[in-house]
Amino acid sequence: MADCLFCKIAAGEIPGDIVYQDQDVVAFNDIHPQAPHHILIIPRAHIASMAELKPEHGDILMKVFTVANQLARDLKLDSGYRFVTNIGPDAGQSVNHLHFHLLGGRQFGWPPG
Ligand code: DGP
Repeated sequence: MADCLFCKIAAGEIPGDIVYQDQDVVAFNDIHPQAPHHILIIPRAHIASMAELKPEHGDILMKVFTVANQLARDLKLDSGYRFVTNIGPDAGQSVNHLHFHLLGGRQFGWPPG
C-alpha cells in the first residue's frame, strides 16, 4: 500500500532496524521500545489490523507466529515474554498495518494499561 509506513519499512524504502525477513514476514525493532526487547513482526502483505483477517491469511499468520517463537528462542526469553496486537483506536493502534509486538526482558503487569 503506497502510503503505509510499515509497507515502506518492509520494502526497504525507509530505514528500519530489521532483525528478520523472508518473502512473507518482516521483523524490526520498535522505534519506541517499551521493554529491553521490543520487536514488531508484520506480514509483508498490507492488512490493516487483525479485524481485517480472512481465512486465506491463515498461512501467513502461522508464519508470523513461527517467526515470533524463533525470535523469542534466539533472545533466550525462557522466563516469558508478551506477544500482543492492538486493534483500533481504543487499543491504541497507531499504525494501520497488522503488527504484533514481541516484548521481553522484563516483567509485565496484568491487566495492561
Ligand atoms: P501500535 O500502537 O500498536 O500501532 O504500535 C505501533 C508501534 O510502531 C509503536 O510501538 C511505535 C512503532 N513505530 C512507529 N513508527 C515507527 C517507525 O518509523 N519505525 C519503527 N521501527 N517503529 C515505529
